[in-house]
Amino acid sequence: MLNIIIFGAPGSGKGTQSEKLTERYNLTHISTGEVLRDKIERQTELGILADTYMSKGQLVPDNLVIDMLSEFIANNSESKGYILDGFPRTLPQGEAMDKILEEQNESINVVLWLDVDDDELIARLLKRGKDSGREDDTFDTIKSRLAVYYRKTEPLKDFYSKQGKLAQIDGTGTVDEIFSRIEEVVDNLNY
Ligand code: B4P
Repeated sequence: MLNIIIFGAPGSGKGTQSEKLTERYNLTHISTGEVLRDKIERQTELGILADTYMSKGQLVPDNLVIDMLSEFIANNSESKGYILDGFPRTLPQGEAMDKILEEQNESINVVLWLDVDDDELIARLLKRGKDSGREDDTFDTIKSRLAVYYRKTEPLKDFYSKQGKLAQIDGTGTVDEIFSRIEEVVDNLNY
């Protein structure tokens, strides 16, 4: 199996590059953000709860997303590998992910960190907010999402770097340029 985490700040291109990765390597994509937005739209119990966090730019509590992810993995055990997009976002989520995969004698092969500076991130998200009307793409919410990223998510870089799995990718340029950098890393993995 080829298991990839796509990692980066909000707006770094995780969703965009995940689509290309899924197609190129025939993997199963899970975006926790997308799953949560779908639950909000359908007004499920979890969706209603998640909305109270997401609309403020905060993270949904770990236990809820970890359960959601375990369920997804259990339902997709025939997969050739996973692209985890937007998960893990905290250290407890990272530790839980390792355990979930260990139970299947699997592990993460690589963590692709899309490195983009804050000015570019803010500009991309404001544009998406204008184009798509996504509720959490307003200036104040973007600011709090970035602050949460630096406080809670960035420590995962150290966690994966110690495991020798972190690959820093320049996340600026065209979508195709960035994808070529990703391909170079993934094609050189032994899996
Ligand atoms: P996500 O849906 O993961 O939101 P995101 O980080 O903003 O998305 P992403 O980074 O994929 O956006 P992309 O770059 O593709 O999460 C939303 C919320 O859900 C979180 O704030 C949190 O509340 C909750 N949540 C999700 N997972 C969670 C978890 N594990 N634990 C707790 N809470 C969780 O796209 C950004 C824009 O940039 C797009 O418009 C795109 O077109 C554009 N773009 C992409 N590449 C570009 C390029 N090269 N040049 C120019 N523009 C580009």
